[in-house]
Parts: sequence; structure tokens; C-alpha cells
Amino acid sequence: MRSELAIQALVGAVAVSALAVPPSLEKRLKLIDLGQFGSFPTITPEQAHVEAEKIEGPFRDGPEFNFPKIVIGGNKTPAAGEDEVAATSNAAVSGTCDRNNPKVRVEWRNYSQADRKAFVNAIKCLMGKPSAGGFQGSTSRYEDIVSVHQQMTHNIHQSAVFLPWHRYYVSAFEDLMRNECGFTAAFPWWDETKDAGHFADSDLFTDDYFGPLPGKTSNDQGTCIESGTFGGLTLHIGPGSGFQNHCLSRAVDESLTGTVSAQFVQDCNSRTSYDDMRGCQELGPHAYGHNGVGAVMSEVQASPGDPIFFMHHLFVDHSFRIWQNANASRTTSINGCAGSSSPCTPITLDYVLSSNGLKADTTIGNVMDTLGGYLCYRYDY
Ligand SMILES: *[C@@H]1O[C@H](CO)[C@@H](O)[C@H](O)[C@H]1NC(C)=O
Ligand SMILES: *[C@@H]1O[C@H](CO)[C@@H](O)[C@H](O)[C@H]1NC(C)=O
Ligand SMILES: [Cu+2]
Repeated sequence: MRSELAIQALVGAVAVSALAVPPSLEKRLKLIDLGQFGSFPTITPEQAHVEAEKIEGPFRDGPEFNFPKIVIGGNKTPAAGEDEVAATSNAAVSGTCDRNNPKVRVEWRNYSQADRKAFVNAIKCLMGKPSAGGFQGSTSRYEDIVSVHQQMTHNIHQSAVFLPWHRYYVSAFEDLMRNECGFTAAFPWWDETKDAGHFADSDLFTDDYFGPLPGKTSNDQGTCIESGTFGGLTLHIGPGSGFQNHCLSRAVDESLTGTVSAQFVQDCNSRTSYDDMRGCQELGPHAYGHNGVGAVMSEVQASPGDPIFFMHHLFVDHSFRIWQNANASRTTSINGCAGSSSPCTPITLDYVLSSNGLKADTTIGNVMDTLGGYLCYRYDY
């Protein structure tokens, strides 16, 4: 229905400009100039390496990292001189989790073909459902999710909020997949370090799943994705803070994806301060994955318009969980600023994470432990 309306609108525009040719498929799938997408700010892998601290792994996940639950809160009074970065929360963690039997997020290579298919089909299902209303620019349930990211961009990037908020955001996406599109399998994640330098060869980017990952064209443009589960998709949110109908486009740069290496992730994860690690991951592997896929994915505000966004952020969340596994105190403390405004407002575990109603508000304290009850998952490795 929506695409019929779009075609009618185009036919109207063509009639007004008195062109005799009928609108072609390419015209319906409006390609936005690559330059309009901008890019995520970065640091270099060399810089992260120079700043790396003593490596304190484990750099993996698994059943042995189901640490006993640490109860946060109570009426703890900070002792004089106690480091504020270790601030605890008075808010009780909601929900329960059997730490020996959490959901396990399975790396794409070990994820069955049936589950892969079910995963992309559930995303497609969200795209076919109407918006719940109240999400600016949205024309579908999936775009409700995109709209939240676009509208909240300035509160959720380049500050300590980045990792907890995106963990919460991915869990909101998971809830919609399960509650509104009947998705029941385990969630996947994508070990990008294994595809660094050759993202386009991953079978994520085949017609069975997310569709192809073309490089820049000879005239430096992206390419509309016309095949695969999301072929011919029209996006209505973005680029940036705008709302323009445009195609889902990609423009891979494998020299950028090549930096998303295990070494870069480890150099960032070697940082003992949460906010140092966060800055390194955000401007490092996270930014290069976005810019590497290119076009829609390289634009900060509306990048969730490309559904590969969620595979990417599952990878980013995996790196965060691995960093946390190196020391149990990393699920009960946080440091850094609660936003980019100056002077810095120190972040606390009571900071409220919101998604404009997509999922009920919660606190950072509730999402720090992925087995804490509000959340209940670990990664397969
Ligand atoms: C992936 O699957 C193979 C075959 O079932 C299994 O041997 C391997 O341990 C799995 N890898 C992980 C990380 O779970
Ligand atoms: C965990 O981190 C805390 C706080 O930084 C530190 O005091 C403690 O020594 C660390 N524990 C281990 C086992 O590294
Ligand atoms: Cu984001």
C-alpha cells in the first residue's frame, strides 16, 4: 500500500514536470548522495594500541562467567573519600534470571539456517506492521525503532550513556521481535572481527538474509539494495534529522572494515576505566563497522534504517560484556559523564534510560549485568 502511494506520488511529480517516460524502478528507489550520510567520528587503531593498558582478558564469554549475582543497592553510605565512580544504585533490579540457564546469543556462524531465516523474517514482519503512533516520521513498527534513535541521538552518543543505552535499545528491539512478530529462537550476534576486511563475503550479506553489500560505484556513490529480504525497501527517516524517502543503500569500504580486528577490540577492552574503554570502543570498532558498511549505516542518527545495524550493535554489546567479564565490579559501577554538556554531570547507576516509550524506562543499574534479572542473556563465547 505504502509503495503504491509512493509510486502514485512519483507519477504525479512526473506529470507535473511533463516528462513522458514512466518512472523507472531506480527512480522509485531514490538513491541519496553518499556525501549526505556523513560518517561516525573515529580514533585510529594505532592510537588505541598506544593507549592500551595491561591486558587483563578473558576476552570471551561462556557458562563459567555466570558470576554469582551481586546485589546492588541497600542503604550504603559512601565512606569519606570513596571514589564516586564506584557509586552504587538504590534502585532494586527488576525481574529474575536463572544465571545457570540464561538465553544464549549465538554467533551467526553457529546459528542455524532456520534461525537465520526466522530472524530476518521477523525484522521484515516489524516493517510490515503499522507504527504504534507518536514516533516522529515513522510509517511502520520497525521505523518506530529507527525514530527513537534519530530523535535521541544527542543523548546517547559520545558519553558514558552510549553502551548501556544501546544495550537497552537492542533489548527493546528483541522484545518487539518476540512479542509482536512471534520470534522465539535464540538471538544471534556477529563476530565482526572474523570478517574484518571482507565483510562482503559474510553470508549475512546474501539474498537469503540481509541482501548484498556492494562497494562504492565508479562515481563514488552507494547502491540501492534491490534483492534479499530487504530488497526494494523505502526508508522514511533520515538522513540526519530529516525525513526523506530514500532507498536502503550500502557502500562497503573494506579498508575500514579491516580495522575491526580482534586486536583493536582487545586494545579498547584493556582499559580499566569504563569510560576510557567506552570512548575507545565507540570511536574505534563501533565507528569503523558503521562507516565500513557505508551509506545508511554510516549516518549517526538514522543508521538503524539498515537492519544490519542490530547485528552490528549485538557485536558492540558483546565486546562490552567481555570487558565486564574481566572483573565482577564492572557490572556494579560506571564512570564518565551523563551527556556531552559541559560541565560534566557524573553518570550514576540511577541514570534513567528511555526510548520515548518504545520500552518502559529503566536505569543503567538494571542493564549493567546481562544476567541481573532485568536482562538474562550471555554470549556463546
Ligand atoms: C559451534 O558449533 C560447533 C558444531 O556444533 C561446535 O563444535 C562449537 O563448539 C560451536 N562453537 C561455539 C562457540 O559454541
Ligand atoms: C577489580 O576491580 C577493582 C576496582 O577497580 C579492583 O580493586 C580489583 O583489584 C579488581 N579485581 C581483580 C581480580 O582484578
Ligand atoms: Cu547509536
